[in-house]
Parts: sequence; structure tokens; C-alpha cells
Amino acid sequence: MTPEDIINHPPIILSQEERKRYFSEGYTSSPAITPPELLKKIQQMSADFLEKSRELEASNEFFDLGPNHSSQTPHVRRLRRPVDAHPFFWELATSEFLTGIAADLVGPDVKFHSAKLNYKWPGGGEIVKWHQDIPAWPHTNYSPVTIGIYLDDVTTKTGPLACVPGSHNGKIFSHYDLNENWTGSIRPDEENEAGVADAVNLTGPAGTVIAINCRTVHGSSSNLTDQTRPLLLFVYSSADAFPWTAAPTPTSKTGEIVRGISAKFPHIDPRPCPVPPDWARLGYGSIFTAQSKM
Ligand SMILES: O=C(O)CCC(=O)C(=O)O
Repeated sequence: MTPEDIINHPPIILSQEERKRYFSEGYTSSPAITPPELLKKIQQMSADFLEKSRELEASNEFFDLGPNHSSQTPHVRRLRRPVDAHPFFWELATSEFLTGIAADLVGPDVKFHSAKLNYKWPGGGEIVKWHQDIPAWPHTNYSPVTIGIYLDDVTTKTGPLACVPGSHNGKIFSHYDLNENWTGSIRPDEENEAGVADAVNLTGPAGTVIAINCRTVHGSSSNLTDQTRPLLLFVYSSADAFPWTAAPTPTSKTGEIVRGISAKFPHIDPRPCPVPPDWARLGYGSIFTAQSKM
């Protein structure tokens, strides 16, 4: 489907203006649109998982722990595959609210790809270097969209997601270093060309929903406050987008149609995407592990 075809379907959750911005800029942000009761429940679930992390000494299939994690001072970098960690997150991923937003941006037939809950801790937090998402999980087209919910207020100081406007229409940058090692980030010598100086901070109050196209150059800086910045992320695509490599962070639900119907044919966009490492053989870890190897 072209952006024009998608926009011609009536909006479900987002405004027409927000949908247009997504297609012209490669991202959009809707301040505090998460229903308050739902937001409260998500915040509670997040708090419960952080509490549970106190029992752990090392990362496991769900918890990606920072190097200084302890029971007294938990440091969870990411809750992996929340849709498998608790049924609530799958209910949320398949809710009218989230699949409606996804349909507003990819068309009426929506496929689920993956989910994660990223924390950015006070005292630096994890910088997420400039990158595009699609080089890690290429698809037959560029419909995949990452939809994020800010669980708490996000200001320029808490390390908001920042996006380069219009970069989804530009080139896909290599996410390998000059020695052909995967780094999950754009090489520093190409950051200028990627336009990172023009990046726009997506700030907003708790409950703000952001959506980022899979080609959009984005990243996030340090958290300079004493508050943690939790960001719940879900990835969806149009039903006619098919991954052509193993998923780096598969869930038991990856590939499920969560709205509309499955596709009889793939939509193939001829613009090429570089091949990522073979995640099925090598494993993935997380963006933090890849980027910290640099
Ligand atoms: O959590 C963040 O600030 C950035 C997340 C992100 O871009 C990613 O995980 O791909």
C-alpha cells in the first residue's frame, strides 16, 4: 500500500494530521493519548517487573541487566519480549488502541513483529547511538513502524527519542564498522550525511505515543535527571511485509496478524536493504550489547 492508500482509510486513533506527519517526516508524536487507566496499568506492570528484577543476579531471557545491577539498586536496561513475559502485554499489543494506531500508519491489515520495554536510568543511562531499525530486521517493504509509549514524562533532559526529519526517504546506512563488525549504529563518519544535527527531540508527558518508521534515523542521549525513563515499544508492519532474515529478537507472537487479514502476496519494495548478520546462528543480544562493542 502507498501512503496515499493508507491515508485514504478513515483514521482510527491518530488524527489525519499526525498520519500525514508520519509519512512526510518519518515519525509522529501524540502527546498523552494513552487512556489514563491503561497508562496506570502499564506503569504498575513495569514497577512489578523492576521489583522482580531484585531477585536476579544475571540477565536472563526477559531481563537485560546493566553491569552494576544489584538487589538494592536494580538496573534493568530492557525487559525483553514483554508479550511473552506477561499476558497483559499481549492484550495490550492486540488492543484496539495499539492496533488502531498501527493500522493508521500501515493500513488495515497489521502484523505483529516484536516488543520491548527500555529503561534509561539516571546517572547517564544508556545512550542509544544513531541508527535505523530496518538494517537489523529487513522486510520486503518499509512499512514496519515502531510505536512507543512514554510511561513517565519525557523532557530533553531524560534522553528522549530524537529523529531526523525526512530521513526515512534517504538512504539506508551501513550498521557495520569498517572491519565489517555489526555495531547496530551509523558510523560516526557518516553521521553528518545522516543529518543528525537536525534531529528533533520527541518529548512529551506520560502517555505520549510516538511512532517511528523503520528507515528513520533516530537515537537517544543520556538521562541527566534522577528519574528513570521507561519506554514501551511495539513493532508492527503491514500484513504484506515479510522478513527475509531471521528475527533478532523473536517472540512467540512474531508474525501474527493482529488486525485485518493475512496477505496472499508480499508487497516488494525494490529499494535495497543491506544484509544483517545471521541472527539465527549468531544470536543478537540487544542494541546495547551491539553498540557497546564499538
Ligand atoms: O530507548 C531508546 O531510547 C531508544 C530505543 C531504540 O531506538 C531502539 O531500541 O531501537
